[in-house]
Amino acid sequence: MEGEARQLIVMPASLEDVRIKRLPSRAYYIADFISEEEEQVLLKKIETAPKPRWKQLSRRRLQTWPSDLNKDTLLDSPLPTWLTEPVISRLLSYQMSVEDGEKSKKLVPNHVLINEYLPGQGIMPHKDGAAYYPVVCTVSLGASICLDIYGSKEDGAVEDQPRWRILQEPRSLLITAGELYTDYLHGIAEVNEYVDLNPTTVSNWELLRSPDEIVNGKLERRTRTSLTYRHVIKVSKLGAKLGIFGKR
Ligand SMILES: O=C(O)CCC(=O)C(=O)O
Repeated sequence: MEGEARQLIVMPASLEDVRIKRLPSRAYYIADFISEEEEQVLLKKIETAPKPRWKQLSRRRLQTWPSDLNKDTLLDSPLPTWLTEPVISRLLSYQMSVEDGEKSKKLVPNHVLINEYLPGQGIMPHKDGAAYYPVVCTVSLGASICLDIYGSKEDGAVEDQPRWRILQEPRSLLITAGELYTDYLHGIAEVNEYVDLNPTTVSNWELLRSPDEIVNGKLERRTRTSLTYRHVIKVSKLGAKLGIFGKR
């Protein structure tokens, strides 16, 4: 664009450079995954999506693309271009490092959940389950938020306190995979402000873009939107055959 300086996105050469080493295997954090301009385009697309796309839940609202799963199965249908470019192309440049050693086929994300959290809203600790290949790629928009990671007690109940906290800044990418995906739970606390954020309590502190946004360990919550990219394992070709789900 003439007269406007475009932000240059410099990606780390290897995911290993951005691995969150304090966490169980595996999590990666890239602070500047998309530019401010790309962030604004995505926010606008999300905001102007047809109203019925939004599902209002008690503590957040949600869009599901291309569609909800039925019995853990996705009806084959393309994601709209605004969800694939630039995010999926950039993700694919790291694909080989993300997938498990014995699998060699490229896993292209085929499902995106968009969650919007107002200050004070969140999501209970949970696992994402077996419908997905165990990798989640989360792009954060609008504001920072903390993802808390919980272990399970011997009886299977969720531990009372999170073991780790990951701070996700706007325009960042967080990849969680492997044991961290399968053996631990994640959640977002329903708070208006975070306290006690520091290099000891924030697992990805060294990888943050702007730790100076945190003053005296405090960070006020603002509206944060996430795009979580996943690969649904079971895909039904019915949708593609009928040709009715491919509209963008
Ligand atoms: O918004 C996030 O970062 C987390 C979303 C999440 O846990 C989920 O959709 O299962």
